[in-house]
Amino acid sequence: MNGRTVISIERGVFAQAAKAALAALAVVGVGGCAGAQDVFGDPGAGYVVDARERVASAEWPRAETLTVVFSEYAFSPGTLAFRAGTPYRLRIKNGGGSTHFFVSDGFFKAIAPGRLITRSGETAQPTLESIALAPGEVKDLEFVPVGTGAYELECTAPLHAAFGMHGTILVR
Ligand SMILES: [Cu+2]
Repeated sequence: MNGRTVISIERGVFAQAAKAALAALAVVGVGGCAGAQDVFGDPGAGYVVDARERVASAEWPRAETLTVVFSEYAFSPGTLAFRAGTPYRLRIKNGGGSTHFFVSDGFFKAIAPGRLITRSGETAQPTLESIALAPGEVKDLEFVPVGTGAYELECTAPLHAAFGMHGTILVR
């Protein structure tokens, strides 16, 4: 709660000047380029252990498709809701002008990931830490939600979360 209050104050006081500065950085190529790769972690650390079996037994022809779009500086929609046990295909689209990141440690550890499909190919059963998208890029994440709860979503590019690029992922 306190964190959100602080963010709101920052947004009101500093947002315009800081956004302008960040936009200038992006134009000269400083802000958006570093670490614009998907990051995959250690499959042992708190992730769903039987993900492979859950993905294999899911009814993929019945998968539901949702889309989340990035902009400066928001996720739209800001709340994503999923039902545990249902297979999903989440289309993640960067409609903004700089590189953005889809990061939710809680959510990544609450799902059985199927495939992460990008323009350069696909990764089966990725152990997700961060999904990076360049401007205009689209990635599809197939997964089955396992653990119910409310998970924070944020963009980890410098200051983006403070400017409003955060959201909530619900698994019910
Ligand atoms: Cu961002």
